[in-house]
Amino acid sequence: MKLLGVDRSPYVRKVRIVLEEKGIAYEYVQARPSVPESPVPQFNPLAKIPVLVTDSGKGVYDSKVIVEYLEALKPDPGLIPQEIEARMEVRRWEALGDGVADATVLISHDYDRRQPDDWHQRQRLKIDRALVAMEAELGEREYCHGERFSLADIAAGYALAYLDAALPKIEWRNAHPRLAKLTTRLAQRESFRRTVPAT
Ligand SMILES: N[C@@H](CCC(=O)N[C@@H](CS)C(=O)NCC(=O)O)C(=O)O
Repeated sequence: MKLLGVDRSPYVRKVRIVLEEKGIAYEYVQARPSVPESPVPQFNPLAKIPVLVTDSGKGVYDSKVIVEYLEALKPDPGLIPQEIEARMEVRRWEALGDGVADATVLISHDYDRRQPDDWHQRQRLKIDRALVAMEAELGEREYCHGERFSLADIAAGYALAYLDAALPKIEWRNAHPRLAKLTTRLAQRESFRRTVPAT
């Protein structure tokens, strides 16, 4: 299978971390979504990355669907619990991580300057509130959910690393010391180290 994307996309990194954790072999095809010759729209009509292209040539998107697909394809090691409440909580961490990444993309790309003045502030508040929720949810545990590594940790780790890279002026570590320790631990994992953006 192939993964279309670029290193600096946070959602691409999220999927690459999952592929690394599961030990799934894939061809990583550097592909920007919006250049004229891009292969991305051929596999994803929304022209967004990441796109996973299966061996039968099917395009799988977006990152949530890809992660679920990979979990079903290679259940071991499991990243999403089966039990309904645990599953919801881990997927909720994923939603929080993705939400932080979404707001960070919107602020850092300075999308749509016609938005009202408080628009940036609203994105910033999403990040701030998500960090408060993550810090509380993490508590004193080593992992974001339960007693083992899961998609919840991937979600927190990829999103906070992207926040640091894209908006370095946002200093969040002092107010969120448990998240700060978590991100330091996660950055040392092989799957995170192998997917650090080159640029
Ligand atoms: N919710 C999507 C977000 C994907 C996304 O927005 N990717 C960006 C790159 S970081 C993209 O392809 N942007 C190009 C565009 O929107 O035209 C996911 O989780 O995969």
